[in-house]
Amino acid sequence: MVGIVIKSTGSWYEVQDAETGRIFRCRLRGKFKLNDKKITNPLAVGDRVTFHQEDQSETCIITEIGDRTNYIIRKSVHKTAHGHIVAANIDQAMLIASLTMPRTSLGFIDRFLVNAESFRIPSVVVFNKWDLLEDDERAYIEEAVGMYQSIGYKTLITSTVSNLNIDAFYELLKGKTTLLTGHSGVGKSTLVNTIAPDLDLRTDIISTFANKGKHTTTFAQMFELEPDTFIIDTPGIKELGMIELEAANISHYFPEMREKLNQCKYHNCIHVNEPGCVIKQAVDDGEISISRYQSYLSILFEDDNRR
Ligand SMILES: Nc1nc2c(ncn2[C@@H]2O[C@H](COP(=O)(O)OP(=O)(O)OP(=O)(O)O)[C@@H](O)[C@H]2O)c(=O)[nH]1
Ligand SMILES: [Mg+2]
Ligand SMILES: [Zn+2]
Repeated sequence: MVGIVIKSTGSWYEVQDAETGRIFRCRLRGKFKLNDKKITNPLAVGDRVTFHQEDQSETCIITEIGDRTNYIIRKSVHKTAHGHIVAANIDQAMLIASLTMPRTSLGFIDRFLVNAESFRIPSVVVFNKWDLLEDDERAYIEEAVGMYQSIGYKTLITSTVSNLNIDAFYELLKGKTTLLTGHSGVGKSTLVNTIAPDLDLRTDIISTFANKGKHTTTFAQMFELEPDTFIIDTPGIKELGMIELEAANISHYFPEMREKLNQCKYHNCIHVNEPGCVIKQAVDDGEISISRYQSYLSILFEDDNRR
């Protein structure tokens, strides 16, 4: 049989049979586990696999992993030199952000966008919990939305409480496989429940003590909303844990910088102190947003060796 991994707990996988839609509990044949030593998980949600039922058993064995069209990797929280595949074969990555309860910073949003760019995966930013915002906070979000749209990113403002833009949210997902990510408590599972109440995903109030989520979703899981429309709900993340990028490549992952790159005086310009740098000039001219440039510097200098 062939199917898609729809849930992974690390040792067990749920695989949906492509033909019948039936879900099987599977494990991976041992020899795959040693394939790539830099990756902690050999198989991720979204992987296409070949599998068969074990003799006289309820469970199945996965014997083959299909080629991936793409994947998204984060640094493993347990082993820092290692990467963890979050999902494979996705059409887009969607960050759910909120200005409050909990707060998502622009720096975090930019890291998400850079990470998605580095894997060549289209991305979308959704600002949820609009109902909680005061006028000045709404103005701030509208400005951020305008800025991200001006550099080519799809964005949306939503509220599951006032049902704002829930139809538009669904429209963004239609016909695609979408990875949902964001801090714990921003409303990922609630948004999914709003458009697909039958799924009835577990959600939880955020703790009033720290305005943080409680990590209600604990495993990445894929759901079919309709034929050809899939979403992957994931556990909330604290930090993005980007895999290391070459200094010279980082600006390639900022679309507003990418279009100017060959105009700097020095071909190996990293846009910090070099004379004749068109990127710094564009920041001074207000053409490139200061917050984006700050995010660029922060990613560039995050690796201690580069300081
Ligand atoms: N005011 C308001 N609350 C919301 C909105 N969307 C979700 N919430 C609430 O935020 C809390 C957290 O929502 P969840 O859907 O569990 O958040 P999550 O992103 O899935 O969190 P994890 O699974 O922990 O990563 C719940 O109490 C939701 O009811 C919204 O638009 N406005
Ligand atoms: Mg959740
Ligand atoms: Zn430059």
